[in-house]
Amino acid sequence: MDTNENPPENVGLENTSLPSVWDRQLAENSDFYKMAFQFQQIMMVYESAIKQLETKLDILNKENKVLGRRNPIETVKSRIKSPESIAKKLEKKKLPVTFQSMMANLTDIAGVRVICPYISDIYAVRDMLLKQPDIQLIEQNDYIESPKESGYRSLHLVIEIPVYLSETVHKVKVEIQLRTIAMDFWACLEHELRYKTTTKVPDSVRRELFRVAETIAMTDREMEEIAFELQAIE
Ligand code: 0O2
Repeated sequence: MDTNENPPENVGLENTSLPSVWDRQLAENSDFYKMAFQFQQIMMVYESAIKQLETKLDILNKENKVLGRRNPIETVKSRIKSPESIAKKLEKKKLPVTFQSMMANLTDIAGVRVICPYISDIYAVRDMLLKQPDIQLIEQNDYIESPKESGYRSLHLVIEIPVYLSETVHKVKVEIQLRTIAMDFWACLEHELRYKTTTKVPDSVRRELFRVAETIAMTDREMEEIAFELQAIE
C-alpha cells in the first residue's frame, strides 16, 4: 500500500487524460464487447440447463433416500466446455468458428457426468431421466455395449431440455455421460495420461490401457453379480 500522503506530481494529469483514452478504446473494441456479451448470454443458458439436470438428479437421489432404496447415483460432475476447446473442436470438424455454428453443431457444450455404483444403475438412471416429459432424447451412444477402440466405456446421451427465460424459451442440448465408478477411474486416468503426453502414445501403451479397461470391465461385472447374489438372499 502506498503510504505517501503527497501524490506524485503527474497523477492529476494522468487522471484527466484517462477517460478519453478509455472511451476511444471502448468505441474501437465495440465488436469485442458485443461478442463478449453475446457469449456470456449463451453460456448462461447452457449453465441453466446443467443446473436443471443437476436438480433432477438430486431429486431422484433424495427420493431414493426417503424410500430407503439403494442410491443408483454415486456422484454428479458437470462442466461447460471452455472457449478454447469449443474453437478447437469446430476447427477439427472444419466448421466455422462462430456462435451460430457452435450452437448448431456441438452437442457437448454443456456436459453432465453421472457416476453410478453398478452397470445396471446406469440404465436405471437413464430410464428415470428419459421418463420425464421435458427431457427429449436426441442421441444415444452405448459405449458399454460397444466399447471404443481405446477400451473406453460409458453410456452417452444427448438430450434436449427447455430453459425458460423472462421472455424466451430455449431448447438446450446437454451431453450426459453415465458410467460406473470403475469406468470413471479408467477414463479419468487415461484422459490425464493422454493429455500429459506431448508425443503420440505408443501402440504398446495403448494396448496396455485397453487390457486394463478389459480387466476393469470384468471386475465391474463381478461386483454386480455379487450385489445381485446378496440382494437375492436379503
Ligand atoms: P471432454 O473434455 O471430455 O469434453 P465428438 O464428441 O463429436 O468429438 P464423438 O465420437 O461423437 O465425437 O463423441 P464421443 O466419443 O461420443 O464423446 C466424446 C467424449 O467422450 C470425450 O469428450 C470424452 O469425454 C469421452 N471419450 C470418448 N472417447 C474417450 C476415450 O477413449 N478416453 C477417454 N478418457 N474419454 C473418452 P472430449 O470432447 O474428447 O473432451
